Amino acid sequence: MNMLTNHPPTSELQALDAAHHMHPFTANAELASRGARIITSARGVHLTDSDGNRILDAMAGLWCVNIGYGRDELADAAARQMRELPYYNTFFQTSHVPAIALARKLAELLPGDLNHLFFASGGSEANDTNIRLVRHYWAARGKPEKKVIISRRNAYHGSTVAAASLGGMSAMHAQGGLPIPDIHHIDQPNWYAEGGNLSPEDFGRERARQLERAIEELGEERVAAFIAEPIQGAGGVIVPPETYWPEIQRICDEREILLIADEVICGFGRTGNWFGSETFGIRPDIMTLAKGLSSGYAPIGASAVSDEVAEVIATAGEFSHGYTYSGHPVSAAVALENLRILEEEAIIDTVRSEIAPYLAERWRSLAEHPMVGEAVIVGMVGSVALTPDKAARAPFASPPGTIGTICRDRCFANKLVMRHVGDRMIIAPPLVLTRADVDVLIERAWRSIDETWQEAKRQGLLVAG
Ligand code: PXG
Repeated sequence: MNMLTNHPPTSELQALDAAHHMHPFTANAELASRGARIITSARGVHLTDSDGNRILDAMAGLWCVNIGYGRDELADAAARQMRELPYYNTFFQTSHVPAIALARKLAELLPGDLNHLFFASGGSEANDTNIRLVRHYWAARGKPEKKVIISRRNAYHGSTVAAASLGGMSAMHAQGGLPIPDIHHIDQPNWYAEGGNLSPEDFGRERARQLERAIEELGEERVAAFIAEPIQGAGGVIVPPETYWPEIQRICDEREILLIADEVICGFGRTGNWFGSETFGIRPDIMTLAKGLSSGYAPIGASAVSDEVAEVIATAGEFSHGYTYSGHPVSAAVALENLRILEEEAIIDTVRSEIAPYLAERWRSLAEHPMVGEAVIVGMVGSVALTPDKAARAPFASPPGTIGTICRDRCFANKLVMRHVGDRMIIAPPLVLTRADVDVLIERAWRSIDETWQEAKRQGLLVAG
């Protein structure tokens, strides 16, 4: 039997999965007792599972299937490239057409003078590259002591040792003795959870100025770069106050440090522009790209580098860094086809002018629910905070994620994928959502939140902590 096309029953697949497959970010014992949800196919914005359920995917996989599922053009591009040249490397004075074409296309699409691309297999690897790039850059400029990278608590920059160190996830740091040396974390611009009585504007400025204070405390001669996501994604879709990014940009302009925008989630249309940096007026020296670069159809990531940084690196001898799959020809061909579709079908224009405004209006209506403390959205990425007490923006007394997990499960039961981060529910749907899909999404989200509310009441969990 061909297990891929004519698969065994769900229970058998679940048993094999639990016996042999170690999952990322999963409590494996719990998975073994409940059984994994098994996705067998997908079209447009819908998944089909092994029991035949059709589910609206409001997370675009893991924030990546920007053009939606089932685009044959990408499958054809991959097959063509596999026949022509399935693999060759880009090391040791060698190159190939897909990597060259993709680098040129990205240089055209990227803002400012981000004209140089270093390829990786995903976002974590690209951020590892960024750490090595910025330290090598300062060493090449005669300042090898400029090594510290400032990041933020509750940031997500990937899961390799270095990328998880850059990130500010305490649960990740607790496993395996992270972070590595010379990474410094400041607080996040999460007004809802941490703003207290400050206005969002004052809080945003205050949090940005922590960067200035950190540079002063560490010594500017030791700081290489600041890295941040325009909107924190895995941290719960935290949209910073409007004052935050202009103040960060001012500080980066005044100080001799590089600014890295991690656009792994915000890139390729997610915020209603090609890049989140355009939405927030950020002028980075380096950008991290992945996910939407290929709409998840093939693994690929990249560091986009400014003219100035690239020139210093180019004249500093050999950069002793690279991955077997840097610029992989099949991934590059798939990414190029994805960019062609995004551009020629004007998908991001439609998001900006039509779908995002409609989604925003409908998404914000969720804040009318008694258990929703805020509903925020930028382009096609949004979140709601669940709370037992709206006026106080209070967290629940139960361990964080208790209510979020109930809501996530209610969503699945209602044929909607929404992710929870603690007790925030988040969406990042494919950009090709229609108005009718938006209506279905909101109707299912409201119903799931309402069922969660009833369940929380029943279990006596509607208590502020
Ligand atoms: N930077 C950002 C901003 C990300 O969101 C990475 C880097 C790492 O990319 P790779 O391709 O190495 O995974 C990410 C990835 C979640 C979730 O559940 C989010 C990510 C990955 C897996 C799960 O929110 N983001």
